[in-house]
Amino acid sequence: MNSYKFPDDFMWGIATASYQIEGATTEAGRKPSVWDTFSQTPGKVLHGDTGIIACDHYHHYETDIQLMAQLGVKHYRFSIAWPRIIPDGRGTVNEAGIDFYRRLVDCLHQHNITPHATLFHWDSPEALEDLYGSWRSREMAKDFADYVTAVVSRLGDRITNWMTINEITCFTHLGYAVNSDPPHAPGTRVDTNKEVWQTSHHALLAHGLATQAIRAASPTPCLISLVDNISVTVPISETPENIQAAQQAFHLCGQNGGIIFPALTGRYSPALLEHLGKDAPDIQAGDLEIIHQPLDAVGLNIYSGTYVQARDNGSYDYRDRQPSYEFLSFPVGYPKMYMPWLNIIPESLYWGIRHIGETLGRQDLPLFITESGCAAQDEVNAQGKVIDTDRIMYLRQYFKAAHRAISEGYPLKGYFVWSFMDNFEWSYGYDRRFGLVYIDYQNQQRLTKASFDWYRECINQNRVV
Ligand code: IFM
Repeated sequence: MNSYKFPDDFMWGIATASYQIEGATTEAGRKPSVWDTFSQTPGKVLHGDTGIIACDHYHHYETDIQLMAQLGVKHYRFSIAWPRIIPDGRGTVNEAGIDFYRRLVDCLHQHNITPHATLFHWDSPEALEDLYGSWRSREMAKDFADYVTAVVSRLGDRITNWMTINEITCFTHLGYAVNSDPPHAPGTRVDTNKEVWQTSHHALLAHGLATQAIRAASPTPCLISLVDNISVTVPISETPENIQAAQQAFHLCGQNGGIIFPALTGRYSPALLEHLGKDAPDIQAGDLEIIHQPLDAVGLNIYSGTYVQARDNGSYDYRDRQPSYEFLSFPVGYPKMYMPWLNIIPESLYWGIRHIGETLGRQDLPLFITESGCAAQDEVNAQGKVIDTDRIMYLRQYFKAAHRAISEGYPLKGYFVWSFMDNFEWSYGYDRRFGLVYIDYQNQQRLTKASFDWYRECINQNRVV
């Protein structure tokens, strides 16, 4: 019998991000982020929702941390808001902003919960958008590194797990898209695909400079990772041909070839550069060395994937106009959770992990699932409970896929469920709930869902229950 038992030192956790939960957007010296501007622009976010109050975690963090302790997690991934720390993006450090995170982290330690801090989860200072167009400028990488130095030199005595940047694709490729309305802040439409790729190149530079800055500023030994939402190619069946097809397709799926490839291998995927042609970003001498910093781990945010199958056209060569694989579209009626892109593909989690080792050749890197979870149409029933069996079904399958990866020897060390509580889901506002804890946005009441109890039992027994 497979009891889906996890290793004794497996790290169970939960994740959130600053703009999605904190609220208090004008408190203690914080100035606007691009998400404040974007969400307050009519038509950008569903129902006109903004992060002005969100879950008011800024004022409720002690209650929230007590709930985390009740859940039994020992690891909490949250993010630090750049505009709380350096409200103008560059220049003076706002010590009151630092103090908030100091209080938060001290409270976590009091509850024996280890903090894992993401230094950037999309809420960049609006001042830098106004000054030079945020990620359109190389300046952004330098300013980010200075902000990181300010944070790590002040909080590095209490935080030793740092994550530089979350999901580069989302705030670059989705924030500046050429032909579609960008659903993400800053929502500036640039003229060419090359300019879009230039924004993600600048974000990679920011990651590299930030990694150097953390190592230089940390008063104690620390662990550093990048968090990426790789686009996972999944073989339709696990035959050698389809597995090879999934590995080849991984280069051109989403932005993999231009984000996770340079970050972990020191070069853009040749297949991608060939594919982009004149749209490839300008890469200055020394950039790839900066981007390809030694890391202690990689964080993968995996929710879904893309099925791939082999084409019967002989051996693979990326210069072929006909690749030896094909991406499969989803049939109408494919099961999904409550987001248009959230097709249920538990094995994407396993294949994402495997691609880092096999396709990118980084078997050496410890891995974390830094986000995985789902939105569901949660309702409070007549007994005042949220019985989200759909979320439990989803997580149970993904946990089993994680277990498979570990049992086959892949170095998965921990799993952070997204999300601890319902929150501001970007352009979907408060309409989509990802939490294990239900938030009543009228009165800021917290209500644990059935999935909270289920996850607590998994943690308690250290297996999938
Ligand atoms: O809510 C987001 C999070 O901020 C980044 N990763 C995906 C989540 C669900 O869409």
